[in-house]
Amino acid sequence: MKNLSFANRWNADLIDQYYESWLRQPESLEPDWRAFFEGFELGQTRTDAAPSATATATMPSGVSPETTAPVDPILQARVIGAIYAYRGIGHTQAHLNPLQIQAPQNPRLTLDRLGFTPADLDRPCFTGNFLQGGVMTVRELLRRLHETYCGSVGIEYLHIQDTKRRRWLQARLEPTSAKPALSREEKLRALRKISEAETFEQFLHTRYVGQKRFSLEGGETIIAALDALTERCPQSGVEEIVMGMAHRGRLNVLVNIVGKSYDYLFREFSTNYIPDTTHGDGDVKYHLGYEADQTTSTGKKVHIGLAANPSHLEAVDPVVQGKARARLRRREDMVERKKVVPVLIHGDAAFIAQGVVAEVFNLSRLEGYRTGGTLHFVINNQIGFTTEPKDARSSMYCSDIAKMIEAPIFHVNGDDPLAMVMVTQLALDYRQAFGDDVVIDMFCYRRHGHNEGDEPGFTQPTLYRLLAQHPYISQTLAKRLIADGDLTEEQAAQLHAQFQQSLDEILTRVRKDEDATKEERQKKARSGGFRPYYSFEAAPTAVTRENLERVARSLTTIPDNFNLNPKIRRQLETKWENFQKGEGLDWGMGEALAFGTLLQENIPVRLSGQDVERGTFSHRHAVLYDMTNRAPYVPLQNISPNQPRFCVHNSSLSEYAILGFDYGYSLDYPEMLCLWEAQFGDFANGAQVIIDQFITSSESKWQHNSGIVLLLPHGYEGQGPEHSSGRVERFLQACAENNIQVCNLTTPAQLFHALRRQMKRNFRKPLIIMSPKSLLRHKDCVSRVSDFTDGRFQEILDDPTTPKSPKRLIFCSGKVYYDLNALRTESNIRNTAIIRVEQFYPLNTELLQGILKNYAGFEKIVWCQEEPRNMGGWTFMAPILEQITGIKPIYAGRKASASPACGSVNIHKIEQDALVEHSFNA
Ligand SMILES: Cc1ncc(C[n+]2csc(CCOP(=O)(O)OP(=O)(O)O)c2C)c(N)n1
Ligand SMILES: [Mg+2]
Repeated sequence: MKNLSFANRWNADLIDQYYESWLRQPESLEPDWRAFFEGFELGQTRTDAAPSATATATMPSGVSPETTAPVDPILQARVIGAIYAYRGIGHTQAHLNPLQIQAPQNPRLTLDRLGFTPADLDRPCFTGNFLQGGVMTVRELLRRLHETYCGSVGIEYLHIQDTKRRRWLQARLEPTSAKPALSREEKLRALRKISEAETFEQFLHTRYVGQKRFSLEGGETIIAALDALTERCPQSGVEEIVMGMAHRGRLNVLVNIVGKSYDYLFREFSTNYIPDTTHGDGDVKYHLGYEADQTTSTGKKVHIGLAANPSHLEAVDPVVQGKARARLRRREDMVERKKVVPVLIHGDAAFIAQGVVAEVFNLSRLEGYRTGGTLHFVINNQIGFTTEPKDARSSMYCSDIAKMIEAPIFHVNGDDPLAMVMVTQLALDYRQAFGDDVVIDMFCYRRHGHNEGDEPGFTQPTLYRLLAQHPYISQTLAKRLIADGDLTEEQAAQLHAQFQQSLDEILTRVRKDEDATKEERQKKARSGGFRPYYSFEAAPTAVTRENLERVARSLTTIPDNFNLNPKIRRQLETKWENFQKGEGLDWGMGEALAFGTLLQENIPVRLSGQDVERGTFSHRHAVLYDMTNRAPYVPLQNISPNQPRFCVHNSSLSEYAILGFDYGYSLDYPEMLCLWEAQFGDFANGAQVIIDQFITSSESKWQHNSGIVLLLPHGYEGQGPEHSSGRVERFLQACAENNIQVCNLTTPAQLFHALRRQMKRNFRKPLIIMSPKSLLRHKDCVSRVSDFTDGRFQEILDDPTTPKSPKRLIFCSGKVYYDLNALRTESNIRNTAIIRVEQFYPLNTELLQGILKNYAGFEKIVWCQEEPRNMGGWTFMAPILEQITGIKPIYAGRKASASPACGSVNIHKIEQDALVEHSFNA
């Protein structure tokens, strides 16, 4: 051991580093070091072996006097081991659970298991990189370690690989023993916030008996934490908080953090409450969002928004991320991402169990989706409805999912609000320093049932007996502050009474107002159905030939020294030639021209989804790569010098989180065309919650308008059950009250106008497009330049061949039109017109009726579709066609089927031919 190079000081950093290497790969170290650590491990699993004489080293010269004492390497190894052990597993014996009087004991942290004897306790030791390498007795060291890592806060951070981050956390926590060093004002403020939160809950409990509010009682400390967060924002450079949370404590957060007025909330609680019916169906009050500026104690403003939330737990998480990203863009903070902080508040049961949580964590460092770090709070009341943790998760903590992104995790005893305040401040500082997520897992309890109609004693009789005795958080905190001399008994007593009185006054006022306006409100309720605005009026989507040409040229021109793949080069050349010829513009060109012309008109575009840069079917090539060095070139970012951003992001392989994210983005950045593309349309059902709970219903529930575009590749081409259908029927079933637009388009120019129209009207509606696959390269699926310069979007496309007095009208939508037209031409059929429904919903019936006027005397109408009878547009269109024409439509399509499409290409072809033929002869 003589060769052990301790450098010229006790270099604990180095030892730590070597130790970690040894744990991972022992042979990577020199034999001396290996022997050292083997001895150390032996000591850890100790058998009272006396330290051997050979294992004693003397400190070299150059260290401070107290460190020149002989060092017993075995003792030192155990000391380093103890430091490592406390840092790693100290949290397992932290006092986290407020319902347990004593903290748990982890046998791995007993003196014996750490390798010490009682006699070692008074021996001096070097503390390595704990407390900057001091000297203290083993007893003192263990006391400090215990105090730091086993108090009201349990810290998990050794899963973080980056030394800088770990050192940062140690430097913040170890010198203070993780104790809050708060000013008297901060402590009193925390007490006031908790007292207000408690009083508010108790007030609702007694004034609105049995009304659902999802009481926060037991977890009121979260209010002090969120308040501390708001208070710290200005000094941290944070201007805005974008928050998402579920039901529990939501009302409390709304009034005590976000700034919704008590008046307003009490009005909503009234049994006479009638929402403004001109604004849709509304939602229950514990789902509603709100946003406002809050003024901190230093007079600075922080904007706080709480996103509206459906019942589906955790579904709001990606939406909040998208909103935060949009807000960052609004504040032009797209590099550092520090001005806006996303905050997500989770329930313990939902946090570990809902898969979208993992999907969202996975976005945290992705270029197109990162938001500079999210603060996650878990209101860990150790129960989910009636389910206890042992049935709710296979992991130790509900927060274990966060380890996947190496987020530091703080478990905090919720009955210690000062610890929560300290940890919250630290979490924000960490987030601002590193741009990473942080998790604060607040252990608390649920003083009542799951909701106000639930009797918890049915399933948790013992727990609820215990809880009945448990003091209120404000009482515990007040006692502590009184003991510390920060507060008097009288002041403490007044807090609750004063706030209670002000709530009483507000309630009296609200009730008075309510009586006075009752009649007026009832009249309003009777008067109105909900019909949000929609218009078929042509939007100015055509562009001049010059502008179009400029864009087309930029799209097909690449820099001189760029080595483009020859196939793509040829494609671009053909596109440009066709443009000059004025015809033959394909789907990819239609889409790129839509994006390019919008960018030219200063409208930014964001396209997100799996492999969207190239496009699943290689039709887009939004990013070109140099063949020699893979340098990217994005033609749409080179349309004009001052153009806005064209953002195209290959997403992670997620539908739920990504669509939620892009939906959130579209809400808060309506000036941007936001598109999400599914790899194949069927995969959209992985995001069904976002479609049902947000996209189709948010206008009615929350008056939130999104202009998001969904591109869902759809079409029956023999690729089997999973790659044929974007499930248009699902969207059609969800259509009502002008909530969404559902299209199945057949020409590039139609796509061009539909996309541009999204940004050229004075209202926003989600647009669902069944987008093509084989049509991307179909020789007939092309448009002329004049279709872009003169046309407009047509909800229904009349037959371009204008047959004279047809006896039969075939209605269809999407790709099957080309099959129908081909057969008609081949068979020289003259008595049949083919009419395309390009936009199913809102259906332009006036336009349809106008088209029908051209065809007086038709006798039969057919609805032709590729999809099975129980899918596609049939059930949606049949009654409408019958009502408009007075003729019962004939069905030509696949038979009703459990699966969207067959697996065999041959059967597919037989079916396809049959349904096309059937359309003409049924
Ligand atoms: C996706 C989803 N599944 C089921 C429910 C029904 N549900 C509402 S609250 C709840 C328990 C939630 O427990 P936890 O996440 O711990 O939050 P807590 O109510 O304890 O605050 C359940 C199962 C739901 N709202 N969302
Ligand atoms: Mg819970």
